[in-house]
Amino acid sequence: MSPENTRVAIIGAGPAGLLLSWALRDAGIDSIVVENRSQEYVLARIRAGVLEQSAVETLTRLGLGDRLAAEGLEHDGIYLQFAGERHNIDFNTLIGRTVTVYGQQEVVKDLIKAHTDAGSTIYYEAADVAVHDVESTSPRVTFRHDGEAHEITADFIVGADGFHGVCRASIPPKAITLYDRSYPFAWLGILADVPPSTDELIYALHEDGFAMHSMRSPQVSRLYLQVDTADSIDQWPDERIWEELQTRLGVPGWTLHEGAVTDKSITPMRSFVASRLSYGNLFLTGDAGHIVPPTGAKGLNSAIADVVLLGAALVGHYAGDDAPLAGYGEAALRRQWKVQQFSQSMTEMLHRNPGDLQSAAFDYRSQLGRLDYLTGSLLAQRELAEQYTGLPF
Ligand code: RFL
Ligand code: PHB
Repeated sequence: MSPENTRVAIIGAGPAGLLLSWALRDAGIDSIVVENRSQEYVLARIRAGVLEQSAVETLTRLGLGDRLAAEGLEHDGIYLQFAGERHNIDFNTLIGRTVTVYGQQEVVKDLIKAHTDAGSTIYYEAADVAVHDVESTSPRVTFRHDGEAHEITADFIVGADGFHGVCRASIPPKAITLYDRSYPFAWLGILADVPPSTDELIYALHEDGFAMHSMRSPQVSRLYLQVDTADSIDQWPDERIWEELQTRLGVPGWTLHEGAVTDKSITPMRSFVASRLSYGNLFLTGDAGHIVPPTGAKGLNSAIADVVLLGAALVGHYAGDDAPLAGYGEAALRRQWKVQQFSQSMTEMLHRNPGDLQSAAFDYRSQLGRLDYLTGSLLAQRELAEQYTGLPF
């Protein structure tokens, strides 16, 4: 058994855990990160792609902005496409704010490099990770690493271990309520070796379902299709995916360029919020506390927003002010419910409802009405711009 001590024990080396550990180090507060997967696995996970302006500012302030500034693609807006027409929503003109396309994978790569250079303690491939005594002032984390039993005693434990982690599950069921809703469709996402066919992201509602054109770099495109929740990836050979993307994204006079598909997967869509993000000396951040359907591009950004709040609260605690830490859960959830509402409404506006034929036909026309209103109203566009580019942290 190797006993260790630290101020903050962080479970999970996703963007939330790695960023919190980095922000604490910046403030002179030591932490240890415990991750159950390998570093290679964490680095290979392809997920989010869009950073809100405040997320970019946060990463830059913490010294993580060099490659982001050089390789991130700043976008002034997005395209909304419906009824065969494409409309540009220019956030920069509307409200003077932008977003940046920079893969979550790249954010994680930058964080891991910074931690490695700084000599941070991160245990990868930790097995049987468990948290104990979270109601006490010396909570513990136990796990096995390289065949050896480990125990870390800390002032605080932070659950940054995603939706399926162990931290939220360690809160007694009677002390927490889980609010949750699923959607009757899923996203099939591909990564393709082909320059993007668009300068900004295209979100399209088509009679056959939602489609989106995003990107990762000037050479790599990321595209998504609404598919059935029961679909499996082998029902979607590359030719079928491209054919469907051509149909749903096509507009006259525009060409969608195809390329080699290097990754493809199907993701279910879910909205989920835990009623509390703290319990004793355990705090939850990111996907451990809440999940959004990806249509609003808010998952990674919400994780970063939590970390900014919790990092500042922990710094406050060690400077003698406990009020921000006591208020962390409530403040983070207040912001999160606004983000939930936005993500749900973007999702419902842009996906075909596969329900009974009569309501599906009604819903589709009602969605077209909403999109027609939105693209014709500067007020509605400003509201979208404010939420898409991100609420204040
Ligand atoms: P993560 O990234 O899931 O990291 C959690 C980490 O905890 C580890 N872990 C454990 N470690 C130790 N012990 C245990 N028992 C553990 N259990 C789990 C895991 O291995 C992992 O390393 O959560 P975090 O850090 O909160 O970050 C959240 C984001 O990853 C997530 O919200 C986004 O990826 C969501 N998302 C998007 N967010 C955006 O902001 N913009 C987007 O454009 C966007 N697009 C997306 C997305 C998510 C997608 N998928 C696949 C879910 C597109 C997709 C397709
Ligand atoms: C992505 O590039 O992966 C992406 C972009 C915008 C979204 C979701 C995912 O809303």
